[in-house]
Amino acid sequence: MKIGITCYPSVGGSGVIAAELGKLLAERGHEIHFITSSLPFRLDKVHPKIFYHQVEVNHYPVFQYPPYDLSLASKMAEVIDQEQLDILHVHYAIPHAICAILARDMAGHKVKVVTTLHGTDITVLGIDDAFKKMIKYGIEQSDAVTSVSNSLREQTMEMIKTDYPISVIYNFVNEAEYHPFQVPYLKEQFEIKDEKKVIIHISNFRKVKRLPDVIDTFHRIHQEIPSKLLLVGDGPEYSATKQLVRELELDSDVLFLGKQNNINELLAISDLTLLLSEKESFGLVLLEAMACGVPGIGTNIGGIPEVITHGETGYLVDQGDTKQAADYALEILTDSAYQQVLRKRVLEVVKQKFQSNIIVDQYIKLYKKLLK
Ligand code: GMT
Repeated sequence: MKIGITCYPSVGGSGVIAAELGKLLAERGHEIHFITSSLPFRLDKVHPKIFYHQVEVNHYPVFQYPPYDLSLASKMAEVIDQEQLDILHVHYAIPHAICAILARDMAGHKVKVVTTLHGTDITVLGIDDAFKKMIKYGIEQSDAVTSVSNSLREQTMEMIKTDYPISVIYNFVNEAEYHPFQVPYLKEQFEIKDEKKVIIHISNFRKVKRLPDVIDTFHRIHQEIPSKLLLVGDGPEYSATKQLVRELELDSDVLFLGKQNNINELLAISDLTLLLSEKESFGLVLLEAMACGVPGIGTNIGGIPEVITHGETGYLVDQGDTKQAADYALEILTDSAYQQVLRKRVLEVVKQKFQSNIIVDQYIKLYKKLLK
């Protein structure tokens, strides 16, 4: 098949999934055309079956705002016709599904539009009445819609008031990168003593990620056992988080690492991951950690309970319950035999439920059904 893919190319779970899906589809012989504003950050290697079409935004003086969405739709229509695409798979209903529908109507060649919902368009924009109708339109005019969790599917149906079929296809990880391995000396290079437990939080530092809860949980853990917190990522709450860490005098035990590419290496030296968000349609970072053998503690919200099974592959806590999060963390971190049991269980569940081969098969089946 010839498949076009559009996503937000900057760092973020949806961009990661779109890029990894494209790579795996290309490895299976499909021709992949990325149509994005810049090269998705995970597309770091040349592949003969992967092509990249850049969306150029022109700044005409008469327009107050550059019309990015129209430029994207135009580029999509051009690529559909030039490359004779069978499928245009877009990640996010707004604006990508809308642009794809417009492009499908403009193009001469017949193409099927697949939209994958990742969360923020529904859980944030869906609340805004100004966007609700457009999201509904984007969903109902797509040829097929998928969602990354059951929770997001239900939330979408309820919020947008649609009974349009939405299939759940879980996220996955690229096992070639995310698997258990040793990184000798990395702990030492970060000046983390061997006996110290390493807790990691990875996010885009938006308010919904509740960084103060992560810090408070770590503070409680740190009062009981020698430990370090790795904070990976950057975003609007970065400065406030730094300030909080300073006030709690945790500066030397909380490492702000900013945006990082090789998250797998950091996971290789981690014992536990924390994701205490108030909104999360899936929580891809939890899955990436699990694929490296690192269990997590997450909030009992959105799609997180579909990734972590409470008491079996990690723990779930109510939003804001940092005491409970720290108690569970200590239960894991002070018992190395239990840590090993959890490690085995998380690796097993990744293999059973989130293996890339299984998930890619599900997307291919969906594409083929549309093309019948
Ligand atoms: O979490 C974010 O702010 C980024 C956003 C994105 O576009 O990557 O993440 C969403 O999609 C990810 C991939 O499907 C999910 O793992 C995240 O849970 C989801 N974020 C939210 O729902 C807040």
